[in-house]
Amino acid sequence: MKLVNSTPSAFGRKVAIALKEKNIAFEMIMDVPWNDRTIVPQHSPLQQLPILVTDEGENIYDSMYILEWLERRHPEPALLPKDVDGALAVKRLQLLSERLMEVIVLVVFEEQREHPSAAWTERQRRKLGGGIAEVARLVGTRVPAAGEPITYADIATASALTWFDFMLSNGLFAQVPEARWRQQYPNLVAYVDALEARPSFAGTRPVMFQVDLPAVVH
Ligand SMILES: N[C@@H](CCC(=O)N[C@@H](CS)C(=O)NCC(=O)O)C(=O)O
Repeated sequence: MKLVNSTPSAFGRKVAIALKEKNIAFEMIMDVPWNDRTIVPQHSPLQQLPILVTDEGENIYDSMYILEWLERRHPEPALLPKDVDGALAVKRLQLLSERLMEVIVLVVFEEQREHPSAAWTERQRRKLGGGIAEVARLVGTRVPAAGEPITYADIATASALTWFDFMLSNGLFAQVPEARWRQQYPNLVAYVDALEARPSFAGTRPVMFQVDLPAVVH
């Protein structure tokens, strides 16, 4: 299989981690969806990555659907509990973390506009603050030990929070103190650091690329 991804993408990183946790061999194709020579439109009508291209040439797109597809096509080792309550709890935290990633994208692009809307950014900041507080509540005292089975909620949550760190360290959304979760939630620090020590996470950390974001927005 091939994974069309980009080096900083947390959406793509979720898929790469899941593939590694499931011991599925894949080739990574790095792309920049805003560049003229992007291959993304050839594989997805949504023109977004990540895209998983199967050996049969089928295009599987949108990270959430790719994870669903992986779990059904490659059920072992499971990344979703088999019991209904466990599966719903995982889905809830997974969804929350994935939505917070989308909120951050809205903030980043708004900041690139010539006249950013303070009201719009303020609204996204409220979602982020409340959302991360809820993530911290749902995670509680969970700290997965090395080699312990993990879930899509763990993958999405650590990918999202590590992405916020990564963007802050690259100077993006400096005006969003809500994104500084490490200073507010020691339980999340213990949880994320334990996950980031796993080989599947350590080998897929986000890396910055050169892209002219203001040009993308205008
Ligand atoms: N809902 C999508 C979001 C993916 C996404 O935002 N991908 C970005 C790169 S990280 C992209 O391809 N952006 C190009 C665009 O939106 O036109 C998913 O989960 O796969």
